[in-house]
Amino acid sequence: MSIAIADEVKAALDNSSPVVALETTIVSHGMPWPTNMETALAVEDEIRDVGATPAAIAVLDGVIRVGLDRASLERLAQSDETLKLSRADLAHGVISGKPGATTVAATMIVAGRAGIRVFATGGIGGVHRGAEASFDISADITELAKTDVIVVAAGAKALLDLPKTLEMLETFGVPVVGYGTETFPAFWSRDSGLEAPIRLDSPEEIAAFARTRRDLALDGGVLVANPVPPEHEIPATEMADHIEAAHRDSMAAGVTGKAVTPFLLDAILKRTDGRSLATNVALVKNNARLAADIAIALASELDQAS
Ligand code: PSU
Ligand code: MN
Repeated sequence: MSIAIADEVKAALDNSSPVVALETTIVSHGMPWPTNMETALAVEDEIRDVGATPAAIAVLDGVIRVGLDRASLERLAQSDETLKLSRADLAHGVISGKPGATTVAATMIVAGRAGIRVFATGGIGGVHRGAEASFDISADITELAKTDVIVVAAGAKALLDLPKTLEMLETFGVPVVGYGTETFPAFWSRDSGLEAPIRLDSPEEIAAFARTRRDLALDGGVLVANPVPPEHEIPATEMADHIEAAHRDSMAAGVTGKAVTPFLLDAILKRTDGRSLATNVALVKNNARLAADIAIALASELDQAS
């Protein structure tokens, strides 16, 4: 198989030590240079600080890699040619020989194959606004329905249609857990005004929940929705205008398909004078920290069982 696991990650997995998978589309398409690189490194530090091992995932030189060194991260962060690889593109990404960053969906697939149970990102993809006409629904949703990985995110990107995204997750049997909250977070904002279907308040509770799902042979993943820390949030009322305007820009520019999410994120960054980016960085770090704590709780459950 063309999956290469870095020595450090392999050693951790062999030891049943905590490992956290990381996606790379956020590096290649989600944030501008050099903030993308600084964030990628800061996120890894966040995970190491609590005693877990980070495993960023990407396709480089025709090989799916789990655990990236600095030079590899830098290639993804600096190249304009990096492919955005979701489930449909993963095999093509491998044979193309081009650098490819993995989305939430593709990262889940590879993490699952490698035996990594927890994954941290910014926000998952979901049902786009106007999906009733465009049919634009992220493959992240269907991946959560089938691949058993716990995904820690600040909800779904608020530029999506969040009520439809939650409906679709429910239809596909994906549990959505508000971490310490009754409300579903909206990425840059702590509160979308929508209810989080389940509330859990500690990494141990999340580990027990994941164990129970396994005991019941319920396949698929879990979305842990972790609100951005209050000091970094941009309230939803303030974001609403920027999101509307970004959508108008994307319609006017005729953007479709894979380009939609990166276009909207960039448009919002410009409209908020970079504030949205600072919030994005803060929430990704916050998610990495919680994912590491969940990975630690899962590892200690294993210890107790043996
Ligand atoms: N969240 C971010 N920035 C991003 C993404 C999510 O803060 O760049 C990426 C993720 O990789 C996610 C993808 O899987 O956007 C969804 O893209 P699409 O809507 O085309 O499926
Ligand atoms: Mn899409």
